[in-house]
Amino acid sequence: MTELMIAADVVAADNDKRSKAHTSDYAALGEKLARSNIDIDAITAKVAQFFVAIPSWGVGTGGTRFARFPGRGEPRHIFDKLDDCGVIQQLTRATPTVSLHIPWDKTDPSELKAKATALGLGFDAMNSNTFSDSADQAHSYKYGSLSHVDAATRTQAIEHNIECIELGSALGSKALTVWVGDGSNFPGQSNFTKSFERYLASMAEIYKSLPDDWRLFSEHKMYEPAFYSSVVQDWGTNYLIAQTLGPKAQCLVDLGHHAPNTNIEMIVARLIQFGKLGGFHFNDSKYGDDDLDAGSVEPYRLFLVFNELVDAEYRGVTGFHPAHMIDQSHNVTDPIESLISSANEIRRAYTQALLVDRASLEGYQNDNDALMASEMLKRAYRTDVEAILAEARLRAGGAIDPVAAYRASGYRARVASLRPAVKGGSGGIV
Ligand code: LRH
Ligand code: MN
Ligand code: MN
Repeated sequence: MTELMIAADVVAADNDKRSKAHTSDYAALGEKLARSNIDIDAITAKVAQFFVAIPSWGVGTGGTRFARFPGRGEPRHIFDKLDDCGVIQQLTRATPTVSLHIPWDKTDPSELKAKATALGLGFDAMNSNTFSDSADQAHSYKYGSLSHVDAATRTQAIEHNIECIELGSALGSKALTVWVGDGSNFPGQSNFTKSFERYLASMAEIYKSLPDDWRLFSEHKMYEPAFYSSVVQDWGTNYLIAQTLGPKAQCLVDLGHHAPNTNIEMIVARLIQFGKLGGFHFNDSKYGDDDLDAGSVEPYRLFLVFNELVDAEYRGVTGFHPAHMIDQSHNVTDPIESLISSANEIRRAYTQALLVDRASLEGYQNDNDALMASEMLKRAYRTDVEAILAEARLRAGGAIDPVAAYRASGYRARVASLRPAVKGGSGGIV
């Protein structure tokens, strides 16, 4: 029996209040879609099978490099974080896995596994951290990690990644995501070629320790913390890494890690075409790596990314199973509410992409009818699919309106009485 973080009758009472309106909305949308020969139940069934992992670090209040303003009932440790992830999954039924960050979440794997299993949760990709120093480490990452000029520092970073694989294996995870902050702040500070050679050699060592059924995701990021050059700065470099390492290596696309206005959906298409799309860190941004809630600024772009994913599904691309993870930092909202809302926005983009009339789209493309081709995407995007999202949640035992049910539950006040208040302070994401 799965341990429920929110009493079942609280969710049921909130659902009861909304059930009549929801049933009628779902029927109306079903009729509308039927006119386009779309079976709403088939779409709902697909949506119910779409999942996205919660980042353990996302359930705590983030911060900027200027300050952190903690909220009430901040999780004290990974077990509290798992409880919060349990709430999100209970209400959305879209987030059955958690993506851990090591060493932030490091603890006895059997205890971790037992806790997660009790909550009905599993583990998605493991994330290593060689972008900050932990108290007990011998060599600092101030000047880099996997690409560091010093061999002992590189070895320490490699061993940390191997430790993440071992921990993840004990937890049932099947992938390791590696993001490094390595780079330089001054022209001339580092040799572009030599640092990339050292990075590749370090990654090859990590790759050797990868179990057969694991994947290794490298995550590119244009800048920050290095502001002049980053070793893994864009998808081109990322593709070279995955190509050099071998078939188990793929690229991870964090939506916030590109220059403004970059055509991310096209990057996604390219990586799919060459079998190198490993997965995503979903979030939204206006200027850079803002880590805003998915779909909060540019929902159409999120839809266009999903349009590429559904197109790949439609074309029957073999071995196509990108990992879906959220990577956000919450500064002004209750993190649980933001993550609930983001999981829904991600599913919304998927649902809308499923509604694209792909045969007509292809026809318009072949006729060079740009206006109607674009209209095919817009028509799907304009469809209000909330009733499908709610129905998928409801059928899986979740909430029609998960944020409302969460607020009605009083969960935050309850944990605030158990978890001591945390003082604010300087920036950080832990
Ligand atoms: C880097 C990043 C990466 C880290 C996470 C905390 O900006 O996106 O994925 O692991 O943030
Ligand atoms: Mn990321
Ligand atoms: Mn980031």
